[in-house]
Amino acid sequence: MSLVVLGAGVSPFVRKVRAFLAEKGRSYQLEMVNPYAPPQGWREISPLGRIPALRDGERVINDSSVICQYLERRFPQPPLYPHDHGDFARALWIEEYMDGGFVPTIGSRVFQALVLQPLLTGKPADRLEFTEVRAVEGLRETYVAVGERNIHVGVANGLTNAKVLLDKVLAGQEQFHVIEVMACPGGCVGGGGQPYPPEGVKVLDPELLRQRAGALYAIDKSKTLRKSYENPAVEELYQSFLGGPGSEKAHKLLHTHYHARLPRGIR
Ligand SMILES: N[C@@H](CCC(=O)N[C@@H](CS)C(=O)NCC(=O)O)C(=O)O
Repeated sequence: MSLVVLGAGVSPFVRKVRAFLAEKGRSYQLEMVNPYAPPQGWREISPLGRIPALRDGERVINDSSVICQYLERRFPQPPLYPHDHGDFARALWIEEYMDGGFVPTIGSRVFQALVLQPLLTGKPADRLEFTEVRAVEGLRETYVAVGERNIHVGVANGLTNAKVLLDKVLAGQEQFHVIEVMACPGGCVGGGGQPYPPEGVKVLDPELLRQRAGALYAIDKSKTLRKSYENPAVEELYQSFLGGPGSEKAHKLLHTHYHARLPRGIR
């Protein structure tokens, strides 16, 4: 029995299947398929041209949700879908929500357009600068054009504003595709690690934050390399050490988990 996952490690759907197989304790091979430059005959394996596909001996299964359901029946232990009927239906709904609701809205227009496509095709993303969302204080509600779609974005500077924004959403007064919360006003430029401002200037003076942000944008603009996936040093690191984007080692070393740090507060 040999299991082969066909796809690229960067795809969240491929990762879902790989995580599922890992939880099932099943070994498999990963065969790299770039859906934007597919191998010949790919449509015969994947009629919609998408990744992932799973090869189990002679059999080929498509679509991450179908693959996971297949694996659940094929290898019942340990069970990964809930036993309770209602919880099972809810798990399927969450998968459908991501597949049919969230990803088609955000995934194709934001993740695929700005991250996946440039990474897989080597063609630059449409835009690098999203000046509409830039702010160092208060709330900002704006539309960002990505491809043919207008993405409604809400930005909250500081947690008090995050509450105001989320209360509006909960009350049904606003709907956003993306909400960005800057825990510090303006982001790190308004954070606790910044140097004290000159005498007479307030620590969170919006003008000071704008100047700091402006300096960072100017530095970024002056760089020849502005995208990490085009940086030869990053590419080399992936090739010679991490073993490719989305590899197990990259995941272990480059991802973090959030949990309460105890005791709380400054000691
Ligand atoms: N519903 C599918 C979605 C798979 C999907 O959209 N995969 C993307 C990569 S993350 C893809 O292959 N895109 C290429 C295309 O749509 O042509 C699943 O769960 O497997």
